[in-house]
Amino acid sequence: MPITEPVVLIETIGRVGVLTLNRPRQLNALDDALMDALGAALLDFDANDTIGAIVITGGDKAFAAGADISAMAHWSYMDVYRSDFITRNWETIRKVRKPVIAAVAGVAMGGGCELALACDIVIAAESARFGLPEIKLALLPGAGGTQRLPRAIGKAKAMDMCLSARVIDATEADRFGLVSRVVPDEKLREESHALAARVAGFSLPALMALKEAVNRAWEASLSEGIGFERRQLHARFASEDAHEGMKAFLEKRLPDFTHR
Ligand code: CO8
Repeated sequence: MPITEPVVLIETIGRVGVLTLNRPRQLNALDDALMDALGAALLDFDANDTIGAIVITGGDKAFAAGADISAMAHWSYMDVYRSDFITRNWETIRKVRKPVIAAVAGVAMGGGCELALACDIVIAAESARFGLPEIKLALLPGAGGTQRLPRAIGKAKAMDMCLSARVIDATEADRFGLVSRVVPDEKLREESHALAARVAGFSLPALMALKEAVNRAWEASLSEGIGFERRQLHARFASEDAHEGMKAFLEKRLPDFTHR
């Protein structure tokens, strides 16, 4: 009996959870099995007290080449409506309260680009290519792309990419603000893990509050967002870690966070 490879590889390195998309023959095309497995693994890491940050990565050739076209090709409107396509399992990532870093090498197209956009930080290898080519299939970037891309890089560049299916390289993605940094391919694993480990070393409840506050900037007016941020800051004074962090600074030593 052939042994089936898991579609998502799960690894724990210290306080970092690493999820590797693993359908290399299909360039990590995102089918239901993969999105179910990814969602379940994300929720497991989110619930695991020993994990402080999560990395999602793919292979050398592809982060992910988008939603699985061979699966979608036969679906009717009623199929996708009744099954709540995308909302059902792609949006699990929105429930994750810990920081999530996308480490992208090779193609991040369509849903692959949208998955990266749903992460909190995107690190690109020099080989990374980003595009939302759904229009070529007479579809549209329906996994958050039409909303997150303009928020990330502005309407002009988002319209250009979505309407023309233009693919951009890592340098352009960096310039647009779609990614936070570009590293040589051979350094992607090391750099993304080091970044995740650094983040995971901070106080977890502070990270969660911070992530929630930054995400609020996408959804709220400035005054609502500032009000939310201020309440989050005030709430930090109820945490053991904030007192430990400030005390450690004054005592010129490293803080010993208990994540409380
Ligand atoms: N789905 C299924 N299979 C795929 C996909 C995909 N998205 N991408 C690649 N594959 C498969 C190919 O069919 C091929 O399989 P096989 O070897 O059996 O023929 C294998 O992966 C390798 O692909 P290529 O031979 O094409 O590799 P290349 O290096 O020549 O090209 C590309 C790489 C440019 C990435 C090319 O594969 C490509 O254009 N892929 C499709 C990209 C795309 O259009 N993505 C968007 C898909 S739609 C989407 O993501 C929508 C998300 C939002 C959902 C809401 C919609 C309703």
